[in-house]
Amino acid sequence: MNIEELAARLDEAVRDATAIAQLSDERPLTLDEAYAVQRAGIALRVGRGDPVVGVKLGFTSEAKARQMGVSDVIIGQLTAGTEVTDGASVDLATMVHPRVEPEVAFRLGVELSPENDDPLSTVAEVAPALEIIDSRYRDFRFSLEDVVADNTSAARYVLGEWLPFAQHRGRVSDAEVTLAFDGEPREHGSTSAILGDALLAVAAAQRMAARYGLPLPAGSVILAGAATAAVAMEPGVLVEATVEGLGGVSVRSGGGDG
Ligand code: OOG
Ligand code: MG
Repeated sequence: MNIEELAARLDEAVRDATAIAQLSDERPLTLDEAYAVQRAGIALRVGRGDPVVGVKLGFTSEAKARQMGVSDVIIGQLTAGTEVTDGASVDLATMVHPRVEPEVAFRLGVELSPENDDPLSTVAEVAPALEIIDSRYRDFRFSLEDVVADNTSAARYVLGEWLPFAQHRGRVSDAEVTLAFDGEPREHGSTSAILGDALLAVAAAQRMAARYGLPLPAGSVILAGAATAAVAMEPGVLVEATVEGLGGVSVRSGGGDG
């Protein structure tokens, strides 16, 4: 199977919400090939009119790396069609085995080029965020290359209210994070779990995007990576993340008609 065929197989798994075997079971992939599969899969979506609006980092926290047994930081891409409005409902039947995790999002005011030696100067806004991840692989198990090819399990994301970065920057590095289901806390953490300081996610995104040929134009969203382990979604629940000093963001899980 070539890169395009592997990308098409994953793309079909997303659209059918059906798990598949890990690609590496059949054909070992290098990390560069895995990113090529990711890019080919995103090209299919762009071709269907779903543009790229940003990037997401994965495994930036110890909690996530430990949960998945994979430790290198990875980058995936966000498309417009995968955004869910804050407070809206998401249909679990459109995914394989979705999990949710609390994050922080940045929005660029100007392009972040690979040469910029002050990446934080390009950030205009910051917001609390939720990411719904959904591995297209059976049992939510994968190698580093498999998860990169699968666009780092990206499925949906929800952004809270954007706040001016200049005024809120001091709150981002080490803020308490809570993930709750119907008001019951499920995970607790701190944004300091993200690379030791969540602000470092911007430079990490710049480095990874440059390495794998992803542009970061003005307006791009950067998801910093989860501050805690991910929790399996359950039907009929109000999922809420709160980030101290930045506020909250929520999504409702619908069981089939949501
Ligand atoms: C890969 C995605 C990891 C994060 O925030 O660390 C990620 C996965 O765990 O399936 O999005
Ligand atoms: Mg994530």
